[in-house]
Formats: sequence, C-alpha cells, structure tokens
Amino acid sequence: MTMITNHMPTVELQAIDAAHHMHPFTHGADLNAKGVRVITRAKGVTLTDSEGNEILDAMAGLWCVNLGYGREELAEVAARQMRELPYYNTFFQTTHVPAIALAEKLAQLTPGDLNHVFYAGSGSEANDTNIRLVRTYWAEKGSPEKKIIIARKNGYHGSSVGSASLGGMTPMHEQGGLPIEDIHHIDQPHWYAEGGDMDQGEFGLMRARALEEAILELGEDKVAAFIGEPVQGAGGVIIPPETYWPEIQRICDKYNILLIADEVICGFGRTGNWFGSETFGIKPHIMTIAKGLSSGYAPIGGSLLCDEVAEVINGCEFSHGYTYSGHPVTCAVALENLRILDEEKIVEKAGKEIAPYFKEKWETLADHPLVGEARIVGHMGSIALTPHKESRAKFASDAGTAGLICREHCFANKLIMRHTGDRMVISPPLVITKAEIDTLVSRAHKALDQAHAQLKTEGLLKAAS
Ligand code: PXG
Repeated sequence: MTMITNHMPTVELQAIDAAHHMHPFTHGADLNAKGVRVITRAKGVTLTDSEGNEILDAMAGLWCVNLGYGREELAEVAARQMRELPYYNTFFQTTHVPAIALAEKLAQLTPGDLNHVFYAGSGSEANDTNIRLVRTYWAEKGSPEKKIIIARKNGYHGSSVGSASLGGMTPMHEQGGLPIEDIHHIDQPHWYAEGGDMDQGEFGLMRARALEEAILELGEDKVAAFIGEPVQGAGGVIIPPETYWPEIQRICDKYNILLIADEVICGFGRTGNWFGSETFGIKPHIMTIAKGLSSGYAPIGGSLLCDEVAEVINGCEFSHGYTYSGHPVTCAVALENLRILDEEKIVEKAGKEIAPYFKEKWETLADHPLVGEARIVGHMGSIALTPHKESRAKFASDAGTAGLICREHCFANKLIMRHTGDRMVISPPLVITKAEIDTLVSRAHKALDQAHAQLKTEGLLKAAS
C-alpha cells in the first residue's frame, strides 16, 4: 500500500481522491475534472493547503471550529482518554466519567432547565432522536396522535432521512423520496428575499403566525412540536426580525406544542451568547447541539431535554440509541473544549468585545455596489449579492451563479467564505482577532470588486424580471 502523506504532490493526492473518495453535496465528476483542494494543516483561524497557501477560514471549517485550530489540550485529552478507556457503550446500565462530566457541564451551561442530555454522533443523528423523542413523549402522555412536527422551508437540520425531512431544502427532498410522513413546512422569516414592501417587524409577525395557522389547520391535537434554528445557518444566515421568536414562543405555549431549538450552529458562542436561545429569548423544551460542542475536533451531537420532557421519557424504555452515544473520547474532547471556551472567557470576549467591532466592519460591505444587505449577529454573518441594490433584485441567471463566482474570487484571495445561492456567509472561529477581522473584510471587499467586474464582463449583472 502507498503511504499517503502531506508531502505527496498535490496532483497525486487529487488523483487518488478522485478515484476513491466521494464528497458530500458535490457533483463528483465536475470536481474530479477540476481537482480538489487539499488542506494539510491549520492553526488559529488559518488553514494551509498542499501548495503552501495560507487561507483565512471564515467558515470555521463547517461552522464548527469555534475554538480555532491547533489547541494542544484537546489532542492531549483525546490521547489520554484513548489510552485509559477508548470505548465503552452507555447502553446496558453502564456509564463512564467523560459522559457523566460532560452531561453535568452541559446542564450548567444551558439556559433554563435543559438538564438532561441524550448523546448522538452528529447533529443529524440528534435531530433524528428528536423526532422519536417528541412522538414518544406525546404517546406516553396519552396523545399518540400528536405526531406532526412543523418545520420551515429553507431550514437545515441534517442529512439523514429524518433530519433532512425536518429540513426544508427542496433539492434534498427530491432525492430519495423525502420528507417522511407527518412533517409540515411553513414559510421562513426571510425578510430580504420575501418581505417585499412590508415593514420588517410586521413581516416577522406574519411569518410566525404561519405557525398558528398551520396548527389550526392540522389540528392542535395532531401537532407534536415545532423545530427551528434561532438563525438559519445553511439557509444563508437568515437573522429573523425581532418580532419573530417571541411570537413563535407565544404560539407554542398557547397550543401546548413542544419547541425544539436547533442550536447545532448557533450554540456555543456563535451568536454572541452561549446559546442562540439566549440571544433571541427562546425557551426551548429540547435543544439540538453538535458542531461547536467539540469545536469539530471530534464528532459529537446531542439532544438536551428540559426536566418535564426528560421525566416523561424516563418513565418508559426509549428504544433508541447509537453505538457512539456518549463516546468516551469525543465526550472528553468536548468537555475540554467547553472548559477552554469557558475559563478563557472566549465566548464572553467574542460576544462583548469582538462582536461589536465585527459588526461595524462587516456592515461596511453593504456599501459595495454588488451587495444588497450585510447582516451579522455575533460571529455569524451574511451578505446578499444583487444586480440592483434599491429593489433587492435577484439575478436573472440561475440562483447561485453569482455566489459561486464570488466564492471563487474569495478563494483566490485566500479567504474561505461560503455561498448559499447568491448569499455569501461567514462563521469564523470565535478566537478571530480584530486584525484578522480587518483582513477578512478587506479580502471580502477585493473579492466582491473582482466578482462585480467579472459579472459585468459576462453580462450577468441583469435583474430577474
Ligand atoms: N442542524 C443544523 C442547524 C445544522 O446546521 C445539522 C443540524 C446537522 O448536523 P451534522 O453534524 O449531522 O452535519 C446542521 C449541519 C452548509 C452545511 O453547507 C451545514 C451543515 C452541515 C453541512 C453543510 O452550510 N449543518
């Protein structure tokens, strides 16, 4: 077998990757023809690729490396735990110290009485758990017909059959016959794209009341839960109007519907507080966590349950669990990550000291001719590309064409910024410094200038009619 190392020429690595590795959310043949980018190492907010390029990772990997890359302590803890107890399950009336200690830490950090964790290996698994949890909860309470979960169009909750059904991504539903039964999608609180001439506050209320309408239409006795991301991440960092979440909360309370906050992206400091639920005043019964929980150093997810829901679930045998529920190594790594985020006051500093500076700088991008709006909350931001600022027009070209062009210019300027459709999104590590924010924004500006020039040359600056 060939020893594959970081020192191999990029083209050889690309050829082996093309031959054997299938990538998520990727047109495989196109990528193989182009050649994949190979990342070899990372430190802080900076990635190094196999060509020696140093790239500012404004996406924290995939919204997850909140702590930044290269923290030795996490490697140490993982090695120590692997030597002591690399694996044991939590099924047959057993437990171990990492699972116990992390559960206690999570209960302390999370708001309200979210005191109980059911571990999973990812955000998708945790949301699958949630589907079974809320239905089991109502069945145990004598209402087995309360099964429908209401979610939102353009929401993202994962890629497994259950979690992708909760998500409102049409291209995902088109592959494989989704959604599963008893999932209902309502419109999203995306004022910029869908608000027209409406006042933002009014629009937020209207989109929240779509939940009430759905409950009344489907029947209060049939609806189990509502799930939403405090801020839609993969959907394009859609920060809802201020009126939205309080109204959702009121409706869930009024109709006795469980509220699930999917904090896979928003959790662990992303929105300026430990949890997006704190930033937006949400009181969830269940919270989905993953990503920033371990800063991506090890795969882990979980569902946090409030006292009442946990009590009901604990009153039966919940026939559910994963081999890696509460894996000792990932729990130990997550615990160390939380210790550092907490003790070094990384979440606090990011929210109080850095976020206001970040906001000021990020919002300067709104002055760019290609940008219709620049929004940010905490360390999670987006810009909308548009051919016509005043009318917030969409491009005449296929959605995502302008976004992709802009993303390629970002790469060329050593900046990783993602596009979702024609929206550019960022979510850098929380340890990003003010100087690095300056670099991020100036590279983004340069990439926007270049994208603008290219769109103009190619005749793509046309608004959709
Ligand atoms: N919920 C939310 C809110 C997410 O953002 C998941 C659940 C699923 O987590 P796992 O760990 O199963 O991936 C996510 C994941 C993107 C992108 O392109 C976003 C995610 C995953 C992959 C790509 O923005 N979010």
